[in-house]
Amino acid sequence: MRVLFVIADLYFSEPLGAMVLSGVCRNAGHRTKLAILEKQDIANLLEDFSPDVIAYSAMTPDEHLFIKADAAVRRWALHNNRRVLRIMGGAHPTYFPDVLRKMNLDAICAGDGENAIVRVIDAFVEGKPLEGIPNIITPSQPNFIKEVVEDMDAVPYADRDLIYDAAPEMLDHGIRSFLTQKGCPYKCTYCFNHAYNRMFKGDGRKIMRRRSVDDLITEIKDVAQRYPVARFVRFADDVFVVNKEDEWLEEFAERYPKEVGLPFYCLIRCNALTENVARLLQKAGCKSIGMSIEAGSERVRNDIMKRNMPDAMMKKAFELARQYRINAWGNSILAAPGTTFADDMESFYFARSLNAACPTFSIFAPFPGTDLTKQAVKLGLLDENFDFSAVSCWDYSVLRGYTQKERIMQTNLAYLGQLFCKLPNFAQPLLKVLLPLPITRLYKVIGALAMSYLLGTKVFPGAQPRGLLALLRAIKTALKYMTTINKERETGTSQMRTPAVGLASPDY
Ligand code: B12
Ligand code: SF4
Repeated sequence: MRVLFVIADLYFSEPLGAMVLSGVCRNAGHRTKLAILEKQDIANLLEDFSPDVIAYSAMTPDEHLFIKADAAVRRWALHNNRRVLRIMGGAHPTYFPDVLRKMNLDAICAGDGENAIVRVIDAFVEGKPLEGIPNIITPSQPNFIKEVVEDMDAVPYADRDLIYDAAPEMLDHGIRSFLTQKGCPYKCTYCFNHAYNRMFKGDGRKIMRRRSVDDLITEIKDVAQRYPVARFVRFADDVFVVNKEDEWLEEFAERYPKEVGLPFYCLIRCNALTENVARLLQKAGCKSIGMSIEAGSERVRNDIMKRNMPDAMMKKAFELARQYRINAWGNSILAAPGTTFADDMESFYFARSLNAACPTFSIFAPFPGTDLTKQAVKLGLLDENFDFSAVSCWDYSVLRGYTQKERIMQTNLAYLGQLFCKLPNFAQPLLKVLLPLPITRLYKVIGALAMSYLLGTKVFPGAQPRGLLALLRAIKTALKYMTTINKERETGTSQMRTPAVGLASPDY
């Protein structure tokens, strides 16, 4: 079978979901190809590749792109009298199963797709029903059998040719992404993990799953050998270290520098960054960590976002990172439900006081199924049937309750914050002068440049594309992502998006 994976965009990053599934499909003897909607015309790919299966891998903000692409797929299938199986997986259908009905798809996959995709293709080939395949939801079977893929070592390696064939310029970027573990036990209200855990926990299913160090290192060595521009490793796990006493980390810190030796980035929570963990990370060659701040006030951070991190713990963790020469990227979420602009300013001051190597700020974007989205609906800040598509962390807040001036100041702070965190005390009064000015577009350019600089020099040092042309192309892409603005929200003519279909609960 010919399977066409479809993703919205690359966002400078390797799409591990599609790549892992492509590896699984190729292992089972199928041919695969990738369509990148923001980059390619899917109509041409359909003609050239003539797929039997369309495998959409979707995040919620990109839903509109998939709807448009699906119209082209259906037109092509009709015109060529072809029976094509259209299935969607990824975070979007997992937390927003209504997309099955909305796009009239054959099926969606909730959660892990490694086993599901091959079973679906087999059933399609044999003309058998898809109902009863674990994690697969069809129009006639909304209640699915739940499965988590526990043995990560048994999963074939991510198929990188899939992406480099479709986007050869990705080879210029020195960053290669890998997954070491799946799952996160925490309950941060804005994140999908509590929803995933509620959906899949029980009946002996294991939520936290980790690869062996051996399997991981073998894959990284293989990738570094086959694609020699590998200069930096980015671990895409939600949390790289969960337990303070971690035998896996000890083995990794012993073997990785000797057998791989590439600098790496990973995500970690402040509570997990003990002195011992910082020492092991440094020993392993960790150059940077993503260690979210999220909010300056303990009320917002711990009561609203359920981070469970006192100020003192955070200060200690950022201090430890500095001590062990690990650059910390600390993001804060502005404009969260139940907060005011004064809270946002407190987040700015707190982030500045932590002196993170790369302090960034984003605007709260509601995603389906999370507790904080539900809370926003409960507080009357969002419609119950809010349309999540095209929501962005880089745009004006979609919540009700803020004045247009506050909305502008929040977004301006998101873009000026990173720069002002780095400026000396005497420059700080200027921030208050600049924040109310309705010139967000200009600030977005400043913010995008500041962020590109910090990411390039502190978070992924040495990984940026080599060669002037490649570098300019990367800067242009960064500017495109971060400078897109919703015109209606900018002018205040439409702060709330129009309703589409019902707010889906993950607890179906
Ligand atoms: C790495 C990452 C990124 C990377 C790379 C994304 C990518 N292309 O893969 C970057 C940094 C670019 C990124 C960007 C964003 N991200 Co992100 N990201 C992640 C993260 C941490 C890991 C993704 C990953 O690689 N997982 C490993 C792979 C193997 O798993 P997977 O992709 O889920 O795929 C599995 C299944 O979903 C399924 N599957 C996937 N596709 C398909 C297709 C078919 C046909 C089938 C059958 C199955 C299937 O099978 C796969 C194997 O089990 C996740 C959190 C998470 N743990 O999932 C958030 C996550 C996916 N991101 C999220 C968001 C919101 C974003 C942003 C939109 C944030 C923003 N700035 O506004 C942006 C996107 C840019 C935009 N549109 O504006 C949300 C999505 C929520 C939602 N409802 O869609 C998540 C879940 C985190 C969260 N906050 O809750 N992200
Ligand atoms: S620690 Fe990170 S990944 Fe885990 S629930 Fe919180 S935000 Fe999500």
